Amino acid sequence: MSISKHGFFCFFCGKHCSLIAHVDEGRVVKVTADKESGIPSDVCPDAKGPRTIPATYNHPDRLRHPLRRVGAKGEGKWERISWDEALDTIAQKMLVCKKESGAQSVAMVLGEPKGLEFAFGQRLATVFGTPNVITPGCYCGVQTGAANLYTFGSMMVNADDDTERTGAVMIWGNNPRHIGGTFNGMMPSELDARLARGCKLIVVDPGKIDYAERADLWIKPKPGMDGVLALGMIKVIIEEGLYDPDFVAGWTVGFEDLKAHVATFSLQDVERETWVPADQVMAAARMFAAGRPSILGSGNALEGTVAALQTCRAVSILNGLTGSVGVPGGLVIKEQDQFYRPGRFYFPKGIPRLKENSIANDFILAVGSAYVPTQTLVNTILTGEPYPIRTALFFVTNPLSTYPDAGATYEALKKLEFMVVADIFHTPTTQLADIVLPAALPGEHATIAYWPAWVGYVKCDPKFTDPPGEAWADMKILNELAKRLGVGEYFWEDVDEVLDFMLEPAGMTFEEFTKRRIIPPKKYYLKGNEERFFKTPSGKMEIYSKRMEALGIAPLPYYEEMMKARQVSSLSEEYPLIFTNRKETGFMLSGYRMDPGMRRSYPEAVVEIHPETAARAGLAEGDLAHIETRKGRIVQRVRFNEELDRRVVMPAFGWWYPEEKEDLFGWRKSNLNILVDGSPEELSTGAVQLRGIPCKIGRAPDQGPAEAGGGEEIS
Ligand SMILES: Nc1nc2c(c(=O)[nH]1)N[C@H]1C(S)=C(S)[C@@H](COP(=O)(O)OP(=O)(O)OC[C@H]3O[C@@H](n4cnc5c(=O)[nH]c(N)nc54)[C@H](O)[C@@H]3O)O[C@H]1N2
Ligand SMILES: Nc1nc2c(c(=O)[nH]1)N[C@H]1C(S)=C(S)[C@@H](COP(=O)(O)OP(=O)(O)OC[C@H]3O[C@@H](n4cnc5c(=O)[nH]c(N)nc54)[C@H](O)[C@@H]3O)O[C@H]1N2
Ligand code: SF4
Ligand SMILES: [Mo]
Repeated sequence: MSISKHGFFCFFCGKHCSLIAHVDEGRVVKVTADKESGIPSDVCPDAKGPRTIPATYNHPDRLRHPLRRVGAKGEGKWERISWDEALDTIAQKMLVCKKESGAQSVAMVLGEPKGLEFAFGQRLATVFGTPNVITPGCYCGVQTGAANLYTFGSMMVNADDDTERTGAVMIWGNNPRHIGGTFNGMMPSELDARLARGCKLIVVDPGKIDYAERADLWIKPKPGMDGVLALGMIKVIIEEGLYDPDFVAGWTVGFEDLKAHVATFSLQDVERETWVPADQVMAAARMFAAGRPSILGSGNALEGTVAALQTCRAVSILNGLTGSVGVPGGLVIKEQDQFYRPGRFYFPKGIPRLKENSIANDFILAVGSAYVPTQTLVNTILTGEPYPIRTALFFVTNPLSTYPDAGATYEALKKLEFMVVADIFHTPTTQLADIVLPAALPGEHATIAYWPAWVGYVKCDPKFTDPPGEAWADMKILNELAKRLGVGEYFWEDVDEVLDFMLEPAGMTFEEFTKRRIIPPKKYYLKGNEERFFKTPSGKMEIYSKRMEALGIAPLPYYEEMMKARQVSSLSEEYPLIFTNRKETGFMLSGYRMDPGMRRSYPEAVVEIHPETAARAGLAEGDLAHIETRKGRIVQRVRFNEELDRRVVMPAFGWWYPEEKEDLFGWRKSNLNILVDGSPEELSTGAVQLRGIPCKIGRAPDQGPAEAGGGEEIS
């Protein structure tokens, strides 16, 4: 036995821990954390990379060959076809749609990038001529990114890796140890280093994260109402004079407007709307400001409301007011100039995207960020307005489990004239496809990881094992499809040539990169970079954004904007409870439920409920509960959580059951998005309310086979 070792990066969450694959005659026998190279390997407590990656490479259920549906949609009957036949069929259908209905009748649907496939999907859509690229942007990353862009002039505003000086950290709507760090790139190890030095910690989360145990203050807001809470803290910081006067005077515009605005509401208003006592709002604001330089590390929970963009704006402003931006230990700009800019890759040779043709042209920031909100795709397929979407290609995404309003999504996918899904396993979504394509994972092909792009790291993923059967890398699928669509000139003869192309700005080949493994970003403080730090029109931090105003978006994060979330999240006699969710700690989104090891730890979907709330609904721990909204009803296993507010329930997200043969792998049963509405929407990004949704609970009449309470403790 001769084991070879290969460094690569975990492709699950955005932390991309450095890992080592142990390969025996082509088979990955083990994956371990990389403790040798010194490259960060801050593996999560569930060790998802080391546990689930080898199980996935070697899984007997991996898709191995292109498949064509032979039965009715959803029947699960397939015939094996060749790659030539699959790609010819897809290309022919796309070209017919283009000829008859215009290129815009074909949609490209993409999930979170792992390697370069997302960039390939964007590029192919551009040159084929469709503006309709659907991504999870409407609920992931875009609100945070846009808020930083308009406030600071850059999306790449990140936590300094100098952990010595930070006096306070506020973790807000983010579960850093389990999901990959804060959205501004603070790793758990960096947070731990700060805490070890005595840095203060504030946690703002309706549920308990492990860091809440160590927090000086843990605030449990009403889900979905964080925007009002952030404004409340801004009010305290301004009215008590806790901001940095020199920074505000020298480096901000619009402070007086904000000051006037925060005088229009009271802390009692904040308390009423957020359920956070006024004295806690004051305590948090004072602690955060006194800690200067301080870091507010926010997360995805703030992006899932109809007030998401303005909530994130308030967070950006909070980060800036204390004078913590641009200074050591606070937030710095990180830039990556040694990699071909992904945005430029989307639009080769300056070929524009015909925005006016986009089904999302009402959503000005969505169109500007090259995506269509997911529910816009669903609505357009269902209504045929403003024009029909006939064909859709899905890469690295499982919409039946992850899009809001799963019922409508199901109807839309059933109605699609032609549907192609590339995945590594069958999923609920593949069951509705006409053609299913087997994808290869990183490690089974060479690629480059650059996501999340605003954190600035570029990482090397070499090939060290063969893909199962005839599986291909997604980027190869897209490259070969491009040739058949007559746009091969924008792609590569052999897809791997793109690896060197992307690294040209670094002056190295992919071969050389396999030794270097990582290209970190460069960081800038304000001092010494005054001319270029804030790339806003004013050259300063823009509290008041005229650029947003010109786009018809509120230029300040007004209280009334935040209250739009309240219109969705008001409790009633019929729906007296409110739910929100967090990402599962053991799984990436809706994926990997077929890993037997992780399923032993987390066998099924679990809803956390306060014991008193459960008792009122006749529920004991371990029972199956109904959770119900106007949209529908699902079933999850009850676990008591005494630390939740009695009005809040915390169901699990992303569940389906690969082992169930009925109803598209039981796609409906525990699917949180059955409960979620696809409207109303935030008007510029298309964000919908995923957090803070009124519901009721009850005991499911059919309690199913007895099952022990649902796995290990989720912290
Ligand atoms: N293990 C694992 N890691 C992942 C993922 C995964 O599915 N599993 N997904 C990846 C992706 S795509 C993303 S976007 C990130 C997201 O990761 P995070 O940014 O951590 O987002 P969530 O896990 O959705 O929620 C974070 C925290 O917000 C809290 N929360 C829920 N609702 C509210 C609210 O209304 N207000 C406040 N203040 N807090 C609330 C939850 O209790 C939770 O502790 O994780 C990435 N990493
Ligand atoms: N209610 C509610 N809804 C949510 C969220 C929430 O918190 N609550 N979170 C939202 C967020 S932040 C996001 S990012 C979205 C994500 O939603 P999706 O984009 O649908 O993401 P996944 O569920 O991870 O689906 C990814 C699929 O890709 C497959 N896959 C894995 N690797 C590869 C590969 O290399 N190639 C190919 N072709 N396939 C691969 C996996 O098997 C899986 O089926 O969900 C959103 N929806
Ligand atoms: S899933 Fe776990 S091992 Fe993988 S990158 Fe994220 S934290 Fe690291
Ligand atoms: Mo996400």
